Amino acid sequence: MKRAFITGINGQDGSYLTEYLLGLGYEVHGIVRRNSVPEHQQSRIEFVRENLHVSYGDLLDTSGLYRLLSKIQPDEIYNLAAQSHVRISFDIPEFTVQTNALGALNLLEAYRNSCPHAKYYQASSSEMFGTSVDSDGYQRETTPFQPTSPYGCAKVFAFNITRNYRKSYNLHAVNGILFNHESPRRGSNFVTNKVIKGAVMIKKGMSKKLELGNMDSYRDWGHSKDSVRAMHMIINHNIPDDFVVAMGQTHSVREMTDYVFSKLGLDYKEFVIQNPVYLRPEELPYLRGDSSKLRSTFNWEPEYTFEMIMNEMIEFWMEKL
Ligand code: NAP
Ligand code: G4F
Repeated sequence: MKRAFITGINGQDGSYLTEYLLGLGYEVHGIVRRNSVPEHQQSRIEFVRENLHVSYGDLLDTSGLYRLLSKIQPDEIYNLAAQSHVRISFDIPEFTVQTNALGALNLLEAYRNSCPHAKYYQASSSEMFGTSVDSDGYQRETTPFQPTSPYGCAKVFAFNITRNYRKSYNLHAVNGILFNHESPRRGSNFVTNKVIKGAVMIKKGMSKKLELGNMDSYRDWGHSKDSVRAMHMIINHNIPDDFVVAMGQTHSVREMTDYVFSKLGLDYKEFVIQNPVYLRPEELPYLRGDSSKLRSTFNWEPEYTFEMIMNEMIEFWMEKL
């Protein structure tokens, strides 16, 4: 039985990856942080218990990471933990950098010193590209990084230190550069889930308005389930390498909002207002990923379309509310 260790196990991706790996017969270990409301701690993973082992841990607690990895001796380590909200990274830049940059280094050090034969996956992000776009309108593995947020800057460090450890210490350490991916488990302060939850509340007469920030940025939205399948392929490639994971299609926040409201028989222009609170000091205006390297190496194809993702999330909120 293969053993995996996941940081951020109770996050959107961590919970889907847990289910995916358990389905493949893995024993899965993960860390959760102490939370004053314990019900929040395992809300996304409480239904998968067999062969699942959850411990308290934090990327900022290096000795704890070392102790756990020494004991568990995993075959695969997935570093999914992060302060993952880009706008909030402007409010708490130090914590974001400590967790997303130094936290990754802490885990790499614990890995190198306790179980160097394991494989290591770093959750890198399209936010690293920032304003950088190739002349054909795509971002890919060779596109230079020009990050536009403390979150993006921290993720660039984590990406580079993962490559550096791979080369310096001959470790099987890899990066997946993932574009935005969503699901009903997405935090409800990310734009897709915020728009969908808000539109459903309006539809059900529970709310009258929805406040958003910039509606003219473009994102390449995929599904978290397609993303975690890709993570498993990337970490298990015979050569440690870095791969972009993306749909290759882009939609503006306005188009996405229009799709969601129209699906519910509503006109978004009657309900959506802009609140500057949700604008970012620097915006990332456009993302569209070229994942041909991933597709040609592993035959990876997304199972979800943009419309399927939105529809699944609409159904989720229609039932939940
Ligand atoms: P998420 O739902 O926000 O989950 C983040 C996880 O990290 C949570 O379990 C959180 O625990 C944990 N965490 C935060 N700070 C920590 C710390 N100091 N020590 C240990 N755990 C900590 O994010 P996601 O959408 O699943 O994303 C997973 C990873 O992929 C993240 O690294 C994210 O930056 C990256 N990524 C995401 C996307 C995307 O579109 N979703 C795209 C590219 C890259 P709490 O519940 O206690 O806060
Ligand atoms: O949903 P978002 O907050 O996602 P963002 O900033 O693209 O970051 C996500 O994707 C990254 C990969 O590219 C991940 F690395 C990161 O962890 C995270 O998962 O915002 C998407 C767009 C932005 O342009 C934002 O300005 O939506 C715009 N937006 C407009 N109104 C809003 C809002 N975003 C949020 N969160 N809330 C709004 O009210």
